[in-house]
Amino acid sequence: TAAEALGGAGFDAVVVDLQHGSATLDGLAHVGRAIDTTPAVPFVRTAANDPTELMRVLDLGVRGVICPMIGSRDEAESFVRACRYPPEGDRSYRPIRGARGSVRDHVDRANPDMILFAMIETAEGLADVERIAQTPGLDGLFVGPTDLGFSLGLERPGDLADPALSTPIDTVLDAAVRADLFGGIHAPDPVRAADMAARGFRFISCAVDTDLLVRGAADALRTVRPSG
Ligand code: 3PY
Ligand code: MG
Repeated sequence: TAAEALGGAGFDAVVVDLQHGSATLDGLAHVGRAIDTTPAVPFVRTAANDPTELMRVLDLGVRGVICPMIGSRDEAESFVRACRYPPEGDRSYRPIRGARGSVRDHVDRANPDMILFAMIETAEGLADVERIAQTPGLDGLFVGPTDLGFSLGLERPGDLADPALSTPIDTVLDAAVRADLFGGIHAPDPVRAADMAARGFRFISCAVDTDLLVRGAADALRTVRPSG
């Protein structure tokens, strides 16, 4: 229900998060159907860079994947291979949702239609980001500012206003731009999201369903009972 509501709110994509939260692979077919009633593109963030999980997620008709914790060019190549049918990759064939026509029809559409983001959120990924960005078949880099902040030992992980996070963020964005990829990032609130858009990011997650609920509920409570 939340996915359908958010898809109808005008976002370009709705991401089902299988790394954190309560969404499950079992439920993904239903959530995907809900998103498909809206103009939004169905994305998943997988729990890991695991070819078995990626294969099953793709079979359920998602059109974009955000893969967490990509730490090297080898890991990026493995991610892309798992998501593209031969000859670009080694995805196995058995789509369950969204497949129309012959095997060839599906494959010819699925490879170019699938949008793949590698998350850069570790010191290792940051160190190899130029080579990761050049991975054939990759469409974007996506900064996870909190895990990146932890990995770099910062005092304020995830704080996009922290000058210490500025250089790493620019490093990832520059690598994406140089490789003609989408630069993506998670922003904890809409104000920071607008900052990131102004900086040049083109794919920004800016509204998490549970955060929106908590913020809206707290606002309502403050209005009705200002003293707390
Ligand atoms: C992070 O900030 O580490 C993320 O994964 C954002 O979703
Ligand atoms: Mg993360």
